[in-house]
Amino acid sequence: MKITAVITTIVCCLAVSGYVYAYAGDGSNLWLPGPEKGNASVLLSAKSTPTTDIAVRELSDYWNGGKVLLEIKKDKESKRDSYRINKSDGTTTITAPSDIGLLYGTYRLLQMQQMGRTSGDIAISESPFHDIRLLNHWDNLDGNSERGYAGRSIFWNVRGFPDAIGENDMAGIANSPLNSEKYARANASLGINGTVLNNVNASPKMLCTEVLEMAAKYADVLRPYGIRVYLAVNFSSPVVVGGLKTADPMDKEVQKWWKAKAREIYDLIPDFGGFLVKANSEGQPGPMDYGRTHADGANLLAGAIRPYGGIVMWRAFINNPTDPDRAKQARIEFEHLDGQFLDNVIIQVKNGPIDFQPREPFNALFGALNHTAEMPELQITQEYLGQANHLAYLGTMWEEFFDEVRQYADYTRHQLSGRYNAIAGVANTGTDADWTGHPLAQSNWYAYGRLAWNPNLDAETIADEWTSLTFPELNESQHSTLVSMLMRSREAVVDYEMPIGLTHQFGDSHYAPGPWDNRPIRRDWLPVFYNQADADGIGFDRTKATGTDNTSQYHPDFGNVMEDISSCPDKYLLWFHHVSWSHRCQSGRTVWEELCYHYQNGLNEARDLQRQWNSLEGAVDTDIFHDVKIRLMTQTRDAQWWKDGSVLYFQSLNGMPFPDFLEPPVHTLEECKNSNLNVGLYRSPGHEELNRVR
Ligand code: BDP
Repeated sequence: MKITAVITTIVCCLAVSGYVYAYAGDGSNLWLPGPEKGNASVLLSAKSTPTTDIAVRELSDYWNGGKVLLEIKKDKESKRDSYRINKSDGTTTITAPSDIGLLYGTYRLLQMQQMGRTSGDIAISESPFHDIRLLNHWDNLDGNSERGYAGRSIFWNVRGFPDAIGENDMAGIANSPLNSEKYARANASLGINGTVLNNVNASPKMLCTEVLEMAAKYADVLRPYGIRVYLAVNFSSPVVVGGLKTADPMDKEVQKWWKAKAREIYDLIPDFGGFLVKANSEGQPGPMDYGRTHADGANLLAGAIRPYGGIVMWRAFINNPTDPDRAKQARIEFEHLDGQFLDNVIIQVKNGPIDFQPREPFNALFGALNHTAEMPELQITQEYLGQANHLAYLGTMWEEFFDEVRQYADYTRHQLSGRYNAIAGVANTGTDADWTGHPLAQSNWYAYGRLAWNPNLDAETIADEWTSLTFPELNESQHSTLVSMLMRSREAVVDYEMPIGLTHQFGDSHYAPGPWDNRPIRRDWLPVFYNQADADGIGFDRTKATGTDNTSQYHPDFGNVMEDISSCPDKYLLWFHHVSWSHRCQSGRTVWEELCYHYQNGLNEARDLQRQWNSLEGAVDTDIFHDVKIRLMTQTRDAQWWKDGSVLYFQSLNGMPFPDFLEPPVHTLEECKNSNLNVGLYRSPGHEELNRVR
């Protein structure tokens, strides 16, 4: 796009939305190339398609390395999305079996240019590990985004909803060509090739014709970028939308209804990707309401869209426990159904067994199914890691996950066809100017995309890439400072929130500390249930010997190491074991000392992140600098509450003195219990500049 065109579009958006819009300095450009400086002559040796048109345009606008040849070469071995880049003697060639492969190669080449890696010869060959690489948007038709911390939904704001379905009056991408293009480019630049447009807690109205027509418009915008549209659906849709008496999967009318709905969808969206379903979990309807199984339910939907090539992603997050240990639930629920699912069903499994916590071992359902495809669901939005207020680069967390599943639970090993090799990430996007609320949280969207393409990449390489692309203005030492901030940030959050295997220690908000929380609600939603702390000890016993026997659900090479307290690593100690306060950890410290050590370390790290960022003043854009600075102050404030509240509460149970290295708390336990941390960001002059809207 030429500069003049950009300016015209911005003016247009301004007029439509009335938002204050700054093109530079607000983070809205993400990691994408800019400003335009292309001098390329691009030769396309293939039939031109809307996708090759984009590749040609991107190269013309941004590639300054001379001649580029784009050529399609089909061969049996290469995956459709793969590509090769060769550069020698002043000519660069991108070769791929398909137009989308060419576009992926184009974005990679431009990224290499942005990173200053195109001066010499290039010979790279890339092919994605996962074939289906999805974002899941937990966006509602009314414009809210569940667990979204970056403003409103970028897709929906349906007027009159829920009573009526009026226009989709979006502040997000739909009424802004610039934003929709940016969203599509950002995803395509990472190889993300599918997007679920709505929340897993799905409104049945998602399947009304009017809404499907809106979804079709998104599909049209995203298609040239290789991004397919998927929808999360509500199992009761035949009743609510179709007016039927039941949604029982065995009912003939219900089956007919889904088939007709599938036909309607594919008439509107011929390349529709499929359905995502949360059933019989947290109050959502499902097949078990009718005495049927998950397989019956999944097959009902899968059967309806199978003729068109669609898939069903059936979530394993069944938060309606039948076992006293929720960590065991997914495997209990699905293992016995292995073999009963149609071949276009994929079981979508959260990386950890409880719920997107700052640190969990992998879910024991991974690798446990022999005849059913499985896919990981990661959470990019930081529901439990300080939301958009805290810096928590999740590349390191996901690297840990991929390392574990690669060794002990290869979820791709039994898959019948590459087609079902999939992954999903719960998006952190919203209408905030920088898309992600915390400007540095863009790194998580980026890291997810890169790992979805290649889960063998290490977190540091990705952090390094993202920093180069997003902050090209930094010199080498400033660049290293930012990479180091990213790399230590998630561990800092683990340390001040819930170290050495503690989990789910949140108050109701999923933000503030609440290890004391013992309200009269479901036990397995309560921090006290997860910490099991009393005068004698702490931790959740998941061993075979004395506990819930979660360890036997794992491959013995992992389960046995966790079972044995002498080999269980400290990071998972209180996840798998209940121990006395004086138990010696592998570190040599007692559990009480170890906990105090990590809470203190987390706070120290938060302070250090602030110091590191402050050293970049003047080097990064002033607005971004200020925005991040305030968020890091907030993070340090919150780390203090977390540390003080946790050590004071546990001390109130064990009566033990604080180790010398622990800074005396600045808050009292009562204050911690009453702190309303969700008040938002640290307030200071400049605060009002935050949360600008695109
Ligand atoms: C929990 C979230 C809730 C989601 C649920 C899910 O708090 O908003 O609906 O997960 O994944 O972590 O279904």
